Amino acid sequence: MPLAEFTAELSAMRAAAEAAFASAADADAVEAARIEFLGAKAGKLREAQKGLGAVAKDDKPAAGKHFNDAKQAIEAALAAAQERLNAGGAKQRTGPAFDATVPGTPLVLGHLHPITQTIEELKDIMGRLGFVVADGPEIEDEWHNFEALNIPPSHPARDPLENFYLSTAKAANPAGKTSATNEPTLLLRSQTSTVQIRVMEKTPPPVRIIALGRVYRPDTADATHYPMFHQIEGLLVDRHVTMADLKTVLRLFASSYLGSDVHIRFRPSFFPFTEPSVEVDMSWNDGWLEMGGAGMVDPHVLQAVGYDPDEVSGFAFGLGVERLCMRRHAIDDIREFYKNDVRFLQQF
Ligand code: FA5
Repeated sequence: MPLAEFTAELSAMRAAAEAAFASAADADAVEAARIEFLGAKAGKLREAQKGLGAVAKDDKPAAGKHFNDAKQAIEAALAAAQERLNAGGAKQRTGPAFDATVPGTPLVLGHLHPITQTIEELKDIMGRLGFVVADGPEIEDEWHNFEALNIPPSHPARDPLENFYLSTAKAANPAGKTSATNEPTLLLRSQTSTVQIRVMEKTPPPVRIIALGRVYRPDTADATHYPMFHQIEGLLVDRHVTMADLKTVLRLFASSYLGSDVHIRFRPSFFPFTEPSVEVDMSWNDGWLEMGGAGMVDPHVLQAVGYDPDEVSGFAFGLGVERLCMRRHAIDDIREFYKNDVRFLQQF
């Protein structure tokens, strides 16, 4: 076969194939064109390949090149047709029907525990009053939990029945400070007042900090007590700090978190590390619930951390975070926080 005839027939077939793929309106038409032109047994390209054998020997290289060009062009036309139909959207799909209007399966997102949310909000409120966050360990030594807070070894607050002592752990007392009991025992801290000491030991006055975290006491769980709970501790030491400052800060704090309709009252009380001391109650249903303890930092405590009580004075307070959260959300039992009942937790 002359080369010119071979290439003319090949070009005509290539043009026909390209037109067929370009005009194919659906997957069936593409498949029909594929079989017609690229079919392995009787496709037109296969037939043209047979004609290659009839071309004169000298013309074979040129004829082979034409053939390969045509083959590649037809395959490209097939690929383009398939792509065009795939991009054409749902109406061209041949798979199972897809109903975009069927509601999906909702994704249930987790969120922070209500007590964690409360802690973040309390930090925010106190931050606006100029208090910065300080931290301390939950496993404490007796110096920070008791002695530096003016709680001597004979004090009933140190009774093993009132605390979670860690019997096997031994702690070195801070340099130069020996425990009067000579038993450098560790315990789970029973109050965040420990952080007051840790901060004052390291920082010269003035200080204005809050500390929030877990504390542990072997209390029997009831509606307002739990063996593990959270406290927010506040400490402000500066020149000329008075009880009036303490009351102002606590009133501002309470109304910011609990709303302006909350009433708080101060009752005279006793803490070994504050003098005078008060207990702070918040209005609760028709009565009152204790929110925390507070007072003016005892001069002995200021001395124990190297401050001069003639130069500076300070106030401190420690409030129950769970009880604040309970009052805010009208939760009448502290145990709800720790049952891990998702129906309860999801409400916050
Ligand atoms: C103290 O812990 C003192 N450290 C507070 C303090 C700090 C006084 C600074 C003076 C200066 P108290 O033991 O009263 O005080 O506890 C404070 C608050 O923690 C209580 O008013 C209550 O709101 C909360 N609380 C105490 N025990 C529990 C408990 N078992 N479960 C839940 N909340 C509790």
